[in-house]
Amino acid sequence: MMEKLLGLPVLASEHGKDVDNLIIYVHWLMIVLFVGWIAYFVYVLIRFRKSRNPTADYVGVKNHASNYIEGGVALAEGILLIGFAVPLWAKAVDRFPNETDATAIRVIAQQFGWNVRYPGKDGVFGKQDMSLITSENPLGVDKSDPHSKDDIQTLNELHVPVNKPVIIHLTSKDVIHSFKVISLRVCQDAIPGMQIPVWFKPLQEGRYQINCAQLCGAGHYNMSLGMLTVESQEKFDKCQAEQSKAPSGGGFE
Ligand SMILES: [Cu+2]
Repeated sequence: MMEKLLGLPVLASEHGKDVDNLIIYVHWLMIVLFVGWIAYFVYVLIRFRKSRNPTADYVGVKNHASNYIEGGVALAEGILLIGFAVPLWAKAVDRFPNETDATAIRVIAQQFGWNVRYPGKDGVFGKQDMSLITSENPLGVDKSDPHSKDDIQTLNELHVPVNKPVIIHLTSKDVIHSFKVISLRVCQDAIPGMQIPVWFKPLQEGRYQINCAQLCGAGHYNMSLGMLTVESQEKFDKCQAEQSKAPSGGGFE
């Protein structure tokens, strides 16, 4: 019910439920605070009206109600932070699934698109080296490495199988971008010179938009052309097999 009221977007990942719950709890707290402050304001208008208080009282309030209420609010905020936000964050950045039980993908952001690399049939990524980068080989893939033969490379098309964890190793070729898929409740900065892993488990098939959540240049909006497709394992395998066969191990679509 609260999801509808807040207009939360479609949810397609496992941990996303916890993100939404946290958003909802924070809104509940804010509703309580909002109503509380308005009620207090109205009370003060009446209680300290001029006709009842003809002369100013410099002692002020003598009871401790406000201290207790303030303590209660701080406690509620502490519970939200320590009980919900921190464990959720720990799960996202600390408890990674095993790479062998997951779909591992490399995403290399650039101005202005998302390069996607799959390891292909052998499950091993071909070597990449900065010194090999040319205009024809923008990601510096070592073509002499046998593991790179079946690697698949696409632009703005990310496919993952449903109900299986996905680990994305994220980096950038130029400036700081941010890989954001709202429906998966995933958002991670892509930073040049760093490879940052991010993981999620998609639970619902569909085609979801990828956005860049950092203003990365004049064509920033073009990065929302990126699409993430969650599909059945069979469809994913078939698609991978087809692309693996393409000359030069895939290439840009
Ligand atoms: Cu960007």
